[in-house]
Amino acid sequence: MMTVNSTITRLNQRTAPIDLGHEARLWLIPGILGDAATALFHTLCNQLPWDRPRVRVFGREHPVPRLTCWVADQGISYRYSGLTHEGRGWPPALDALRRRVTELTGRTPNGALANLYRDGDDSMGWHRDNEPELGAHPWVLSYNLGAARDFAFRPYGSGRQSRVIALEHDSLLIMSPEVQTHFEHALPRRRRVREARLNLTFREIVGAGPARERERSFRQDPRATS
Ligand SMILES: O=C(O)CCC(=O)C(=O)O
Repeated sequence: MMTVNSTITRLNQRTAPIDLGHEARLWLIPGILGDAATALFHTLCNQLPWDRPRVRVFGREHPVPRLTCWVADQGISYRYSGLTHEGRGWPPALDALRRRVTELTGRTPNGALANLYRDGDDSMGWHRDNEPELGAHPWVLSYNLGAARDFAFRPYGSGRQSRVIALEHDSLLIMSPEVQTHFEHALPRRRRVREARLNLTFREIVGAGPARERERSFRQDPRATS
């Protein structure tokens, strides 16, 4: 099993990290699949069983501003938008990408949350990926296809955006565990963007249970707003 330090060493050998402060680091690796990326984009857009969950925000229910799909090992579940989503295995179309992500990072994620932003009107609100089932050291490996979009960070609790990174087609953004402790991230609306973008955040689910269910049932899903 890769430790936090061995993952950092491996990534530093490939590319210099972007330091957000508080030991929160990002690594951005462009062009990880090459020519195969465009075909993968179209296959996933057409073949993943996309859903558009409805969430309750300030007492009113509305659909999230994007399409979503949970892909994971059989039985690996993840709770978002008020529902538990069960893993049913991986589509063969993702085999090469999963191998490549593991080759680059040494990590072996067992699930991925896919989000499809149909154009620049679709977005994701400020949040952290720090759910209990991601464990104490959540690595998030975020792969991007389609239109380039800005990805924003701000210190947790500050309310002021501190960094924006453009995420381009076929790039992999790796967030160290401290990113989820000290920073929130968001995909802001960008009206000028007319093309679709697909993102897969690979995650390692290490456990779920009553504590997580309790926490989520009292919390509004922050991803719901844009
Ligand atoms: O689409 C993105 O790049 C953001 C995805 C994200 O923040 C998430 O899945 O938690």
